[in-house]
Amino acid sequence: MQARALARIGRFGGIGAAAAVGMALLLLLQGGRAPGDDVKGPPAVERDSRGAAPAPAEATAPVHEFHVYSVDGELEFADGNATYVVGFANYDDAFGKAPEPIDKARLSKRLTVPGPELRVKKGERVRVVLHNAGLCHAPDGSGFLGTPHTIHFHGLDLLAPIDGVPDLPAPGVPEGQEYTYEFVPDFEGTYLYHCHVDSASHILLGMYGVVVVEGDEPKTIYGRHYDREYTLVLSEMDTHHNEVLRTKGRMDMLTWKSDYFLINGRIFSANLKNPLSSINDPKTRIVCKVGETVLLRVSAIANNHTFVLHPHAYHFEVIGTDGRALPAPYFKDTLPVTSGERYDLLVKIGEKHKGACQSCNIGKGVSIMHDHNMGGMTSAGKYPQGALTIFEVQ
Ligand SMILES: [Cu+2]
Repeated sequence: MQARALARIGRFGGIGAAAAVGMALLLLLQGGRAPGDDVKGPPAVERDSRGAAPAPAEATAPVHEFHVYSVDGELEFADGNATYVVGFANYDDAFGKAPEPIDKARLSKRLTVPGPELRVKKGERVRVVLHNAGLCHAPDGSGFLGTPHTIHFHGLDLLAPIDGVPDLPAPGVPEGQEYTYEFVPDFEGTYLYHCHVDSASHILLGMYGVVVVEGDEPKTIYGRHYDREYTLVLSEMDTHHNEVLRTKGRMDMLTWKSDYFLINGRIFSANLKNPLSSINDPKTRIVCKVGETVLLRVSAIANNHTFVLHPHAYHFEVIGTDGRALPAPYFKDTLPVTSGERYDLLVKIGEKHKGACQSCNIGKGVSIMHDHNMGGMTSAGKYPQGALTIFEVQ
């Protein structure tokens, strides 16, 4: 069963109508549509991705709406360097619609890598409106100006008109335009969203974020209880690529080589008080108490690096992956996470072990968790400046 994609969805604000699956297939056979063409399809029909009309109650159910803006900005690292990025921002923490004229500078300042987390509930009607706010930091004449964007909801198994693949059938969203994606997620779990225009470049520039689909009961996932949760996105960047995109708009991707390895968009710094360090980010420093169970929602975005997540004091219980519960959870202390994968991990924070073993459940104190694929422990060629964070057990 797929997440139900409500067909009145894919539409450009004010300029087009919804397209249906038959239209998409027809366009495929015809070789797609010309960029910039309006999306015109049959009149909007409420259907789900299995071809069935949704129950009337669903069509009138309240909608959880998010306004998400694509924009560019600057990402500053704890080593003092910074890079050009393109990504997603919300106008305010409630994902409200920005007033006109859009304050691009505000959006650029609010840009985060990864983008703002989209947190929804299983079975609710979700509407995500992507606004292409344009660019603030590309120079006049840049080949990147006017670039369209989309959102692909990775793992939600949606219909083509809201799958975010450009020209299948909807073209990418041009600057100043918007496009509405609407769906009902059927499975709780951890998912990703990212742009799918010129995917290699746009994603690696920072155009990604997490979708969390919550289950029926608070503080549970797949029927398992947890006390606290952290979302950890592992990613890599080539800051040279980012700069080339800013000015030229494209680059020979065979020359792409990561120089930064990130956890939630940050690197670790040996200066433990550095405010930009991963361990001084409340979303990344894992603070918990003895006796608690911590849920880690881990995902990765990468070009060719496999992250291998290793906590020093614990074994994860892997209870789900890619938005599905595992029928037989298993334990890992060294977990490979490749690009696009998501893992839902439970960590039981135990008392200090009283026996001979000193390698597990250390009780109160600090322990590190890092990428065990060693390149990922560096940034700008220096160690230890990569994807590393800590557990702080209180
Ligand atoms: Cu894009």
